[in-house]
Amino acid sequence: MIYFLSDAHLGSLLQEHPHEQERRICRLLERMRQDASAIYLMGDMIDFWYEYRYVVPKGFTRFFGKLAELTDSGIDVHYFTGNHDQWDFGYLQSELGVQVHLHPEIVTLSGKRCLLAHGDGLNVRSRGEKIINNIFHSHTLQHAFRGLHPTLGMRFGLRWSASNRRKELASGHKDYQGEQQEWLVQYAKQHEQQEHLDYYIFGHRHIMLDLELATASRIVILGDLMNHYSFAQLDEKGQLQLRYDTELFES
Ligand SMILES: [Mn+2]
Repeated sequence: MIYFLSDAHLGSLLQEHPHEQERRICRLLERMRQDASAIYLMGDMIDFWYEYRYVVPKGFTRFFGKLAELTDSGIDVHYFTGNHDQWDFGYLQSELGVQVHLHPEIVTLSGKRCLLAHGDGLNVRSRGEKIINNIFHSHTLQHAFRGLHPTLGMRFGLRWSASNRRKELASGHKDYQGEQQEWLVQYAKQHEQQEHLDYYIFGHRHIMLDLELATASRIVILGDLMNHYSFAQLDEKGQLQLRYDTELFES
C-alpha cells in the first residue's frame, strides 16, 4: 500500500494540543508501517520550517523519530515541501532519510500515472500567489533570512504562518467552493487538456475532495492532519481511496 498525507502544520501557534496531535499522527504512521511500501508526505507537515546553518527549529521529536524509524525499516518516505516548510537545505534528507521533493512530480505508482504536488503555486487565477512564491524561492532573500538570528527569523515565520491561517479561516474559503472556484480542480482540468493522467493528488487546501474529472481521471485533495486526520491510500491494483484515520484503525 502507498499512503499520502499532508498539512499537519506541526508547531503552529494556533494548535491547542500540539503533543496530542503529534502522537495521533505517529499512531497513524505506525499503523501505516504495517503494510506501507511508500509514504508520501504532501507538504506543510511543519508549520514553519527553516533550516539554519547550525540550528533547526525546536519540536517535532516524536514525528521526526517516527520518520527515521520508517526509513530505517526500509520504507520509502517522500517529503514534498509545502509553502510553510520549503526552506530545507538537506537536513531532512540526511537526518531522517526521507526523499525531499521541492516541486510537483509526475510518477507512475501501482501502474497509475499520478501528479503529486502540495498545491501552492499552481493557482492559475491569482498572480498574487505566484509573486509570493517567487519571493519565497528567491535565493537572495533566503540568504538574507539565513543571516537573521533564529529568534527573529522563527518569530517572524511562526507569526506569518498563524496570520496566514487566520486569514484563510476568516475568508470563507474554508469549505469546498465548487469545481469552478477550486483552482486545483481547474489546474487538473487544464493539465488534462495537455496530457492525460490517472490521478491528481494535492494537499494545501485542507479540504477532503475526491472528484471524477470528465476525462476519467480523478483529483484527490487530502484534507489535513489538524482537523480531518485524513489520508489517501493507493493499493497494488491502482485503486485510490480517501479515508479518515478512524477508518484505518477499524480495519
Ligand atoms: Mn499549504
